[in-house]
Amino acid sequence: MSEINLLESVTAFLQRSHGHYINGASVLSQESTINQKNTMLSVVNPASGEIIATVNQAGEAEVNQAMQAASSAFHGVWAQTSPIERGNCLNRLADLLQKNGEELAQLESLCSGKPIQLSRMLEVGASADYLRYFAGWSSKISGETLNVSLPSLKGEHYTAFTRREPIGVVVGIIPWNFSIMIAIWKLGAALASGCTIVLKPSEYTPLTILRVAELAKEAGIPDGVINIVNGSGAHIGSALVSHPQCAKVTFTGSVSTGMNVGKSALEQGLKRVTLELGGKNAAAFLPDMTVDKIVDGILEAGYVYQGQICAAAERFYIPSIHMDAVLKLLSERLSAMKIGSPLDESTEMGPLANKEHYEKILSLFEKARQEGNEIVYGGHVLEGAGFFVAPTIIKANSADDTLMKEETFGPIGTFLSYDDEEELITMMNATPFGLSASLWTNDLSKAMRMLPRIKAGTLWVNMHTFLDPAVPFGGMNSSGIGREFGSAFIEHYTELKSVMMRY
Ligand code: TXE
Repeated sequence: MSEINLLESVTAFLQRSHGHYINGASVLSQESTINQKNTMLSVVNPASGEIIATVNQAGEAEVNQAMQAASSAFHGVWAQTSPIERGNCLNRLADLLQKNGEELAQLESLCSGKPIQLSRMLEVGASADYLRYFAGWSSKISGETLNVSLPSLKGEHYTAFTRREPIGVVVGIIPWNFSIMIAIWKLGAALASGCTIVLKPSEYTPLTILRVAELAKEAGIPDGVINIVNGSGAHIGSALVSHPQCAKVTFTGSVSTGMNVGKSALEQGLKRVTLELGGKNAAAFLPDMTVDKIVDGILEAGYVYQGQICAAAERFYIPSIHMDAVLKLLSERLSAMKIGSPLDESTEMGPLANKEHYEKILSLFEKARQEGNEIVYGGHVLEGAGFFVAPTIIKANSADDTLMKEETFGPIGTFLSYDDEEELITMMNATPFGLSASLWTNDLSKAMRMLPRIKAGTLWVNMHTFLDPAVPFGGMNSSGIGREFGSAFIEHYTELKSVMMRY
């Protein structure tokens, strides 16, 4: 094992006192908040189980300060910033993400267990790309001119047009799996639309976005436009959602929390909501695929970043003629996978991101055993410190097994064979969720006929888990409300105002 050397800036950043980022400055919680709640968030390196930094939890004072700062900036400096300059701000932040990319990638790998190559590629590289995409939109958001059909009784004329107006202060609630990239998705969409934002990172990964906020200041993004408040979901997350100055909530996380957040936002003033929740995504391989290609596809769809990607596949449908050969080859490929330190550039799989998640995965292994599923490969912890488990293959007995229905969010593929393509579509759709799915076949004509029948917000053919800033992303059914990216985001971050005139 050979780990990369940590940059001095990374070690120095971990040792600092951390709290929040409000109105252009790093702030710690007020004394009273800390004493009252006596809580600090511990940032644990999941590869070692050790605490590597601590972060203050916010109290009411910090929530109010952040919301006030975002509101003042929304009505003041950001409203006076031209659309082109808003885009320039996002582009300069993208430049700084890339310039400081290695520092951010190392911090992210230390805090989340993401293999360093993945942190560099997604948390830094893709985040910069998303910012540049949103930067382009900032000067292209517009309404339309409409024909009016009112009768002209006394020779008067009418005209009408629509305006897209920024919605206000956005509260962004962020999960632990991509603590920079998902925050950038929310931040980029909000700022391009003319909104300001208060972000609440996950309790497990509160650190990296604080560094991004400092870079945002260096990029010339005015104070108050981006604010970060750290704390628990139950206290601080819900206080932000119910705050009177919050106009919209954008949330990525679990289905149950997302439903509560959505309900609370609607109950407290019909606040606008975008929810990107998880699911139980299916990948279906048609009989024309070779065993090699099927296994390549499964690895891409289900095992990247320990399966901790909301769009990753967890249910795999394999033609019964190929099932045994696929599971055999997949077992061989998983056993050759390099599992280890996220700071080793050759690592393909790191630890699970936190202890609670690790325990959840262990309980799901147990559940599979209790229900009589065959654990074809893995299904156990790996020796040593940290939250490592073996990548796992489970052969289900039926579509009703827990592992075919419940999101694991881990490196677990659950497999079911099929013979009939009608039955396949029924099984793929037999879920309350609908975030993503993939079909794998060389028969594109057949794929085109099947696509409209599969219930998922994003469908891939011969690929899985790839997101792109130009392509709308979001869930059907219990997997969410609204779409991120493409031009679809505009609808969710602006209000549509109609103006009619008589002349
Ligand atoms: O998620 P939560 P957790 C899934 C995955 C994982 C499970 C639990 O299966 O095992 O969710 O993870 C904030 N008001 N996903 O507990 O609870 C919370 O502080 C406002 C899928 O981390 O959904 C955090 O910032 N906010 C997912 C964020 O919500 C609240 C990615 C997500 O936390 C809140 C991560 C409240 N009442 C986990 N309660 C995906 N779709 O990508 C919590 N939060």
